[in-house]
Parts: sequence; structure tokens; C-alpha cells
Amino acid sequence: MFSTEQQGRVFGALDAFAIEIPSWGFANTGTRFGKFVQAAAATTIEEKFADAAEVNRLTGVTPTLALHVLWDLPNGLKDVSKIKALEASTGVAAGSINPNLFQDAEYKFGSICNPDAEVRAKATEHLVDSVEIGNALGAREVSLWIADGSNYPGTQSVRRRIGWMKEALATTHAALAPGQVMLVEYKPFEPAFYHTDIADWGMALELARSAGPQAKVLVDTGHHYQGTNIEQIVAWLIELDALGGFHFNDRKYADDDLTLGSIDPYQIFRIFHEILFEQSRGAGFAPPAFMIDQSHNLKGKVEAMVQTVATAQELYAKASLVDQTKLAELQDACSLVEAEELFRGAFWQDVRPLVQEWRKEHGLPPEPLAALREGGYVEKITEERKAKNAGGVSSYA
Ligand code: RM4
Ligand code: MN
Ligand code: MN
Repeated sequence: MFSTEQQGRVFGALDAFAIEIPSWGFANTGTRFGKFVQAAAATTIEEKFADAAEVNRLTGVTPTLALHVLWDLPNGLKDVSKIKALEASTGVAAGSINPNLFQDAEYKFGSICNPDAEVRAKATEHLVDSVEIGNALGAREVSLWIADGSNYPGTQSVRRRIGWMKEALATTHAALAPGQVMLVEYKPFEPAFYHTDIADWGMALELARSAGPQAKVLVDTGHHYQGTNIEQIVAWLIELDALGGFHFNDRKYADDDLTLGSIDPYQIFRIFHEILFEQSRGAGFAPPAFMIDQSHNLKGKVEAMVQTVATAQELYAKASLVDQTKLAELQDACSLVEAEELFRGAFWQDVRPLVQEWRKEHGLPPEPLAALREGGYVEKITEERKAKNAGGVSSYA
């Protein structure tokens, strides 16, 4: 059903495909309402690394684990040696370093945008510490999500807060070692409900640019209003050499953190298409970091992660089926229906047999979810962790 040329293209794309998984995806987290504790959830950093290693063993494409400083390195730089030991014992490397500026009571009125200079200094120090942790671990990305904002018109100065933010981000950028990348994430609302200091990609882009050349924008697919054309934002950020990475997940209403592709798989396909289009031009494009930002409350955590990774691979494979040369010809000729059919046709192909072939060639289980079930890992961790999980829930934004 697939030509040799198509198979070659898909395998080439899959060879280059990797996606980072988040440590917080394995821990018990909660909603603003009920908290449904899972007996198998990771309770320690050791258990998070163990779960990540299991996902990587089954999929072969998740070599790095995103770390959250507050939750995973509560003692900051002092915890680096522990993480290094876990990297060595599990074969999973530390991925993006995520500072936390949204939980401390001091950040009630903001962190780097707080009107209180002392709070701003403390927040900036945490960002700089996070850069140092990343550097000590040899992790490339320091990923900033700033929850700052306000809830009522007139209660905060949007303009003065821009200035404070620029100052903090410039200081953070100045601490970066060569090769480190600072990612600026945006989100339209929540936890703030009137104005959020970094609300969209334009603000994130301007802040990244004013911070310096090692700062780029991070696109979280759940952080847009309904109907936003995310792939167009992606195309623009690539055009401007400002796309640093993704937090993949899906959404129906707001920042739902649902499983990637569960609501709109075509959107992820279209985003991947923009990446692959740029790659097909061969102009030395440094691919952005693909990361998952999901934490499931109802689905089993390891299961959900394996499902997500497999879905991402399948959608990437589908996008790689688009014949870029042919598509460009049809676009130039304004052959609308033919162009759309070529594009849509790739999306509708069932690439799962091909992806399974690729996995077999790489000594991986062809069906990672089935392999997870058969391997008994979830049963094992449920036994080991159920008593520890009977107690409580760690927090989550
Ligand atoms: C935010 C955002 C960040 C994530 C936090 C916990 O909505 O997506 O990336 O780290 O949630
Ligand atoms: Mn995110
Ligand atoms: Mn989010």
C-alpha cells in the first residue's frame, strides 16, 4: 500500500523523531475540584525516572524527562548529583528544566511582575538558579511559564509589569551558558482571569527577543482561544527563527491537558506539517523541542504517556507522507481540490502498520501499549506504591 519512497520518507522522519515526557505526568496531581489519587502514581523522583524509563523502553523515542524544579529538585543545585545518578541508572536524561513561580504564597500578586521589588528579586533568583541547574545537568532548555497577571481592571499596571518582566528575563538570559535555550511560554488566561502578563505568542516573541538570542517561544497547544490557527503561529515562529519548542496536549474548552490528538488529531498533523515543510527546504533548521505537557487524573499515568507518545509518532508519520514537491506544484497551480486531497489524503492514511514495522526494525515492541499491559509494570508499581499513595496528593496548577 505504501511505495518504497513513502516508506523511506516515513522511516526517515521516525528516525529523527523524539518527544520529551514530563515528570509531573507520573505524579498524583489534581484538579481544582476532586482529587482522584492513583495507587500507581510516582511518589518520588526515583519513581518518576523509573516510569520514564519504562515509557522509553517501550517506545524508544522518549530519551529525556522534563523536570520541575520545585517538585523534582526541591534543594536546587544540591539535588543535581541525585539526578545525575538517576540518569546513569535509568538511561533517561534530564530534559527541560521548569522553574516554578506560581505556588509560593509570596507570588499572590505576581512573581517577576510583582509590584514588590523584593518578590521580583526572589523570583528572578529562582529563574537564574534554574538556569544553573540546567547547565549543571547539561540540559538544553530552561522552560519558563509565568503565571503572573491580574483579576480586575485597573488593579495592576500592565505597562509597568512589562518593564519588570523584561528586566527579569534579561537577567535570566545573561545567566545562560552557550548552548542553553530559554523558552518563553504563553497562555491567555488562568490562573489570572483579567490580564495575563504573557498572554499570546506576540508577547512571548517580543519578550524572547528583548531577552536575547538564546530565548525562543514555546507553543503549548492548549494555550489558545477556540479556533486559533495554531499551525499559522508555528509557521510564523519558524519564519522568524523563534520557535523553541512545544508542549503538546489537546483541549476542547481551555487548558484541558487532554491526550494529544484525542480531540483534534488533524491539528497536530497540520503543526507537524509546518515543521516537516521547513525541514524539506534543508536550510539548516534546528527542530524545536517536542515535549508533552499532560497530567492525567482519570487515565493510568504510564498508560496515558505511552498512548500519547505512540499517537504523536503516528501523526508525525502521517505528516511525513505529504509529498512536499507535489503539494507545492498544486499550490502554485491553485489546484485547490487536488492540493487539499493530497494533504488530507496523507492524514487519512493508516500509518500504524508502517510505524509498527519501524518499531520492529529498531527492536521495539510493535504495539507499546499492549506490551505495557503484558509486561506487568503497572501491577508491579501499584503494589509497591499503593500504601504511599493512600496519604495525599501533590499539588498542581
Ligand atoms: C501551565 C503550563 C505549564 C505547566 C503548568 C503546570 O498551564 O502549561 O507549562 O508547567 O501549567
Ligand atoms: Mn505548558
Ligand atoms: Mn497548560
